[in-house]
Amino acid sequence: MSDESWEEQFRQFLRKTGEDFRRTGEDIRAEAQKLLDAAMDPEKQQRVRDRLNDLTVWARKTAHDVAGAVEDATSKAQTAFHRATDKVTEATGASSTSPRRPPRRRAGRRAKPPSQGERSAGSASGRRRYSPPVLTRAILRRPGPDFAAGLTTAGLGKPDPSRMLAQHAAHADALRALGLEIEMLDPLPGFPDAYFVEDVAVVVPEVAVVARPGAPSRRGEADAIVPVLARHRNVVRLEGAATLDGGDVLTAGRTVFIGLSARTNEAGADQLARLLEPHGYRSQTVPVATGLHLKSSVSWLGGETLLVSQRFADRPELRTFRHIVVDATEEPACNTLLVNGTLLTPAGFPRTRRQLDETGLPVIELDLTEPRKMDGGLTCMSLRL
Ligand code: CIR
Repeated sequence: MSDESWEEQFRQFLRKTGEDFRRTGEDIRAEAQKLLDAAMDPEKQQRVRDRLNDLTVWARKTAHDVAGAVEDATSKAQTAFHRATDKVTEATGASSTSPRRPPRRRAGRRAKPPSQGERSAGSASGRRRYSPPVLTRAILRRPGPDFAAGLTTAGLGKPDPSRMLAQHAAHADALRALGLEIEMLDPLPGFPDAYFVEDVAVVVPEVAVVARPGAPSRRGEADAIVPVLARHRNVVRLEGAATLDGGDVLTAGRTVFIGLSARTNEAGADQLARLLEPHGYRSQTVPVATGLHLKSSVSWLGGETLLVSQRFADRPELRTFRHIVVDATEEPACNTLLVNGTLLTPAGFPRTRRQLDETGLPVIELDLTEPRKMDGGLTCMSLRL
């Protein structure tokens, strides 16, 4: 790579990115003007409301796509730059005088590279890689006075009420600090597990799919989340004999892994896949023989990297991603959450902490001893939008 071609590549990248942003800005201005005109006409006001909703969805998707394109282009320009400077260094035999390379922030840089025959989900396979959507809101539900009556198989004893509330609040504070607006719902009488809100829906930027929880005692929680989600997304629901818990659904860019577990059946996975497919998501089922949910054992760290328990490390369904394998003594740490470029992870798992630090992403540890006593993890206490 000569200096000249690297410069040309970088110039093209800047030009293209600038054009994308300009076009987006112009589209929004034109649309806003049309809406302002129509808003004055009482007969057109309902149409304006609908169009504003569409516009919100469109804006989210555009921001998401442009961010992905910029990330890809930056990464290519960086590679070209490094090749060019390495050539100069080799040719002169001198140590590089270029500024130090910034540490690459991509998750999984030090993760196990795909083994022979494996292709990563990103550029290596020629498929477009998507960066995680920017999250702006989290829906949480405060644990009610009856939370200790929820379902559990953990055998870790009764949770302490004041510690549970403190850990729930600290988890909300951490999300707030990462830029998310917190929508805190009141406890749902008669549903002691209702603060595990993740299980009742699968939310992507384009749509919210309300689930049909596998545990009959939790089904009513799904009805209660519908009006909440309807304020932010177009809502669709699973029907009939389908069962699915949100804890079994791991969205990794445009790939959606769906765990088939004691809570999620084939019909649930099938319906979800069909509802997400028109929005550009490709689903893949994964049998879950151990642990409550898929996300008890597998998390997405961004890019092409999954954090997995040893039992999931060799699963063929997950092979298109790189793996960071969690030590067998630290399994609860498998449930780690990527929020706007920061990893939230349960406290008390030092080996996993070191592995997460190696990704280059900032890491925040949260005390989650009490939800764990109710089979709950970090992801299950919020719905992120
Ligand atoms: C249940 O058994 O349904 C609750 N006690 C725990 C749910 C945890 N949810 C999750 O990990 N997504």
